[in-house]
Amino acid sequence: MTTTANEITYRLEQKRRVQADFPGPKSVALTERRKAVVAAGVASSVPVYVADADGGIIHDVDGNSFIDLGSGIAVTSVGASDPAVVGAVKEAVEHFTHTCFMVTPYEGYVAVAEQLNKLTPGTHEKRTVLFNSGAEAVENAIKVARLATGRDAVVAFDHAYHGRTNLTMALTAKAMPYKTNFGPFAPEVYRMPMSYPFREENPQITGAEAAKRAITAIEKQIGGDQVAAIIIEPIQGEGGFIVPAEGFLPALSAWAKEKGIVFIADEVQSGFCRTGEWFAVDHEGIVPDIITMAKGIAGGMPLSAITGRADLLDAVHPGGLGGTYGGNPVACAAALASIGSMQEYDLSARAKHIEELSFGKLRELAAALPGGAEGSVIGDIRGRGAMLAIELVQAGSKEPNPELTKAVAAACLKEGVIILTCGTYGNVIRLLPPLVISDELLLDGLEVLATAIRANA
Ligand code: PLZ
Repeated sequence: MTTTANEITYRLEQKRRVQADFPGPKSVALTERRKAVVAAGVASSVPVYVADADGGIIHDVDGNSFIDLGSGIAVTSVGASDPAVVGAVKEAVEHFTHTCFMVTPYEGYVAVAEQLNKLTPGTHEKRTVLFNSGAEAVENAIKVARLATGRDAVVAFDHAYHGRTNLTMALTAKAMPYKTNFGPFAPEVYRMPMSYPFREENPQITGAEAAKRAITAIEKQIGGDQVAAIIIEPIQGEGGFIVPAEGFLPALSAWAKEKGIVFIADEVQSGFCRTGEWFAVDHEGIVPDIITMAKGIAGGMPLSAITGRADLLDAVHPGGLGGTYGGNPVACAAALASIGSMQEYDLSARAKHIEELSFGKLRELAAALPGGAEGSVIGDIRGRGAMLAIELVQAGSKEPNPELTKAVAAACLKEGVIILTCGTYGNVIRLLPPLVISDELLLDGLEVLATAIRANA
């Protein structure tokens, strides 16, 4: 048992250990079994099968242990087997696994709604609906916005990711692998230019100017009074951990308010302490009309939510929103426990601490690479809290370097560190450690990453 400064205790030893014959025989055998039965369209980035996971460590079926810098894509912020979550799930599941909230309701759903209405930005009257996946939350936020405004058009942005269902594919920007040959896509979705500081033609452009650029395009191409909703990830996730220039989001949300457009913050990836605040919009004091949540919300159990202005959500006729499993009682119990752990361990503070440690290491690394801080293969270091990224380029340019990105992720894995990549150009390494990871383990993971970049640069 090891303990960090803030008294998080771990069930599994927090240490990486990879054998030479990785992936081991049991994982190789499972990969063979899988090939015969699981559709090829579902791909896994790591070729080992999990036996156990806790804190910042994942054990595989062959006895290897990996440092987890991905949290199952930003889900297990409280760890993959947080004792509070596990206890709450066991307690709930012994009573009932499901009744369907639309048939015979239960308290857990109401309690989660109370929590979300409290934790999301703004002191206005709010309402919440629970679903299963991030995509489902996004779909429903758009349904509500269209019904409440009586308008059709929806604005999304370059590099956006909102899901894999038909409407959310339409909202998602990147064709391969998410959209190619899966059309036709839902209509009335318009894509507008994002604020992407590292890739702006004019690097001096301010957030307000970038917002103006998008607003002008909306006005000219759609007309503000035709737009039901603007949906945006306050920090774009799959698209490359893009943090818009300061002032971009506030200007956009202020304009939306003026035009009666529902401003939807998609916080599926950035929510729940991940960026060092409960929500990423909190960094700029933005109060969205609707906020979509999933991933970190329930410590790994499938749950998603929309929380928003009561007048918008209550505009929907009774029976207009729902789904068989939405707000499953076991998932609700997990969410309450997971939110409790975030508070108990002050995981927003942990996320900020992770940012400090990681930025320090990454900047040191970039400065020491050939080309130095301004001209190495590390083109950009960005992000907030424990949602951090480095964008890899051909040294001395902004030309994306997806080959290096892949090589670095593979080299890290061989050393026992799970690192995820992302980005429109496939050239971004993202760090999404569980917020409960120990400093020691994080620093070990970062050192492995640094070595991999030095060796492959
Ligand atoms: N909105 C902002 O990040 C999910 C997708 C991984 P679901 N991101 C990870 C993949 O390749 O499928 C995501 C997100 C944002 C919506 C979603 C969708 O959430 O729970 O995957 O449906």
